[in-house]
Amino acid sequence: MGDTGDTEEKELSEAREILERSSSVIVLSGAGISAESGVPTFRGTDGLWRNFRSENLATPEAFWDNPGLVWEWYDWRRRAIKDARPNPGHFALAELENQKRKFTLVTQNIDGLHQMAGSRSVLEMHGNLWEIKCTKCGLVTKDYRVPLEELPPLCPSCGGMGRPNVVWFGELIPMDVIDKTLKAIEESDVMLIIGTSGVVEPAASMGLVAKQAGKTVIEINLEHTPNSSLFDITILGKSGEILPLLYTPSVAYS
Ligand code: BV8
Ligand code: ZN
Repeated sequence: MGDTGDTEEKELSEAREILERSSSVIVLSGAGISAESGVPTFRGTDGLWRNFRSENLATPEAFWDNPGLVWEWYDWRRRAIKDARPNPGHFALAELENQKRKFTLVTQNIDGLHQMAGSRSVLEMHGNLWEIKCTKCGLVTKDYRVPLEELPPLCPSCGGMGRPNVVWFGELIPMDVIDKTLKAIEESDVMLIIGTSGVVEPAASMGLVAKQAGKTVIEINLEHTPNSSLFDITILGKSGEILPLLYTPSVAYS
């Protein structure tokens, strides 16, 4: 391998050693970890729908202005990912969780693939595409129908208009999720930041919070991000290929 190959090898072995020594891990994942499962990333070229930018549709204003249009977008995204399955990156994190005394997975993704891969302690910072919340009584229901029969879907309990149970731009992240994330950072030895462009707040500041708390931060991404210079190690490459190299699978005794 050329010198970049040697650096990559060095980063990888350093990251593997740090993870090996750690007993408490926190992970922050973004759309990049699901890219190899065929889920369109949020800002990549595949992040467009009918020429609308995702950021302009994922807002309460867009929804209340035209709930049908925003629901068409979410119905399209549900249809686009209904056959998506976890990739080796998701499975690696589920396996790593079994090996650590303490493990918290904070995801910005709303696709549910981490849970499908077997991850147990998942904090969904931006909600879940497969949940519908009633705008009248607040009831949240799991709904995997693709396509949805009626748009907007109506609450099974009070008939109120349903909304996707996700956090839109300009909306607050649930306080308990923030609290649990900050506590997990405090109690961690190392933070993995995987497949996120680091532009959406407050998720994008979690790496800085970890550094200010004296933690080691390892980033995995196809490219450098605005926060890369803050972190201890940035490993460039596909998370589905890199994550399985970062730990030794425990042997399953039959
Ligand atoms: C908040 C759910 C307090 C919905 C999402 C002005 C007015 C109002 C607010 C703001 C403002 N200015 C700033 C803000 C705050 C705003 C914000 O950050 N805006 C940004 C755009 C500037 N944040 C908020 O509003 C948050 N709430 O702050 O409340 C408040 C309240 C009022 C006023 C002010 C503050 C709420 C943010 C939550 C938004 N909801 N999703 C939905 O999905 O429909 S965010 C959306 O972006 C997705 O969740 C996505 O996960 C997330 C982050 O994107 P990424 O995951 O990073 O994905 P992206 O495509 O960007 O990048 C993919 C990365 O993967 C790339 O780096 C790529 O290189 C890499 N990659 C690709 N393939 C691979 C890979 N890496 C490894 N392997 C691969 N194979
Ligand atoms: Zn209701």
